[in-house]
Amino acid sequence: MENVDTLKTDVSTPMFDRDQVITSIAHIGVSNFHRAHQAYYMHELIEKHNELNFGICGIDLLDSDRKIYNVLKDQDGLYTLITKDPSGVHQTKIISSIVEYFFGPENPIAVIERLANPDIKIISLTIAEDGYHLNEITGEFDLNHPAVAEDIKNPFNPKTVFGYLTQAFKLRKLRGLSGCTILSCDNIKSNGDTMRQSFLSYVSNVEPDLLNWLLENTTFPNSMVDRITPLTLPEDIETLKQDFLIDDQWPVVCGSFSSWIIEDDFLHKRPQWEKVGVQFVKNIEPYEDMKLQLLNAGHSVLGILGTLNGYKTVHEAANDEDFICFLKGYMDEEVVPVLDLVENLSIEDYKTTLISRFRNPHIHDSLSRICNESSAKIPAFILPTIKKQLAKNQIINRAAFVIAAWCKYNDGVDDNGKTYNIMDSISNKLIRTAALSHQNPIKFLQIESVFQDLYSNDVFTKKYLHYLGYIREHSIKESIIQFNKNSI
Ligand code: CS2
Repeated sequence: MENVDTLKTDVSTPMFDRDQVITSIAHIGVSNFHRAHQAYYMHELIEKHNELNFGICGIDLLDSDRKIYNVLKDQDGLYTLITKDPSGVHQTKIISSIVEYFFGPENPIAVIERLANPDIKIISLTIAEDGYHLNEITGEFDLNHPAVAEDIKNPFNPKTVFGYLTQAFKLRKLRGLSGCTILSCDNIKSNGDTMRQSFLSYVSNVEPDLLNWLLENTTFPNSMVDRITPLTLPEDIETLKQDFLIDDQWPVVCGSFSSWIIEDDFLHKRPQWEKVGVQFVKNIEPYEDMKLQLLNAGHSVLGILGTLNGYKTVHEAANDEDFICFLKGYMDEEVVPVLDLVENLSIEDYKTTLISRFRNPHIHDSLSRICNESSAKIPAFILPTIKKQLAKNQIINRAAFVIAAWCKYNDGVDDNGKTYNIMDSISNKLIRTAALSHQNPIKFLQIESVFQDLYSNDVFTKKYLHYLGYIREHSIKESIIQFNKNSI
């Protein structure tokens, strides 16, 4: 922190006194995304509107987060956010809204106490799609998930968010304190409702006496979050050193476009986020459908097809005319027809901006980040479109093509013969089933935890088998070209 004043003038440094900032938000999951999104909005609000009551206490719960914990501890929670727009304009800003930091594996009691402290009015989360522990087939909270089952057996030494929150709220209740708002910031449909359902289901098993208190003392607003945030590369760290004389061990790079839309359902006085561009709405559903089914699904489409072709980044795939033509067709013909109109927002404009965000050559967003955990992403981003289109007897050709390509993707070899890793919590199953599907092609579609009962739909199955056969015999590029010409 002492060094901040010595930085070059083209870096924007915090214009407020951090000692004056009071923490009232605890955020679990201090990912790159959180640092580019919510922590950035809070920084802007504190800096431009003097809302000093909303500092963030960052909390990580997983052993795998030890590195970010050490970095942020070393840097007093400060880090650099480098924003890059498609025309090449970059902005470099020191973000300083994370004023405290706790690490569960090191001191779980301290985390529970911090979450139980009545100063904390909002507990926000980015714990990723798989952090909600939903049973893939039923969509219900999975009490048998190993991490959850472990917390149920051992509730006083929790590992999951649910375990921690339960202990913290138990203390609040015991001490006669108020509850707080739990704000999910993950890319899952109805993220607040999903969190509520998961949490209450955990509590009914572990601490049923807490249930009624929770129902009265918590809210779970749904929200839609949007900012493209790639993994940080060694070159990003190096460039900061060379060009800006900033020695930041873990800066964050992100696209300039950012959006955050929230249902206004907070237990206490909330930050005046609207002052920094956050939108509040009554019903998030049309916004989240638009975002998940266009942006996140678009990413998965480019990720799967691009990887098979040997591309490494989103912008490489998005700047290939054949690939982008395929994607635009997917959006126009299969996604947009199932989206509801969104108030004050044009889906056409969102789509156009999205293509330019995907094409931004300054954002090196790796396809491996995108394809990582596809078994959780596909059901959330692509399956809803397929189901709605099928229900209306409308076309699902491109979606079927992408699912077929994902089967081939799980062979782990691109069209140049290069191998890549399948990073997925069910990677063994995906790889084994993709292998079996060389003999019995329907096998892959029968992975119910991803596709539910889609295999029983003859229209979809026929298309899927047709494209899988073609894609297995041809390169992905050739398959896309023929598809775009309506020749397959
Ligand atoms: C990406 C998202 O993980 C993914 O598959 O689509 O991380 C995406 O970059 C963000 O949701 C953008 O808002």
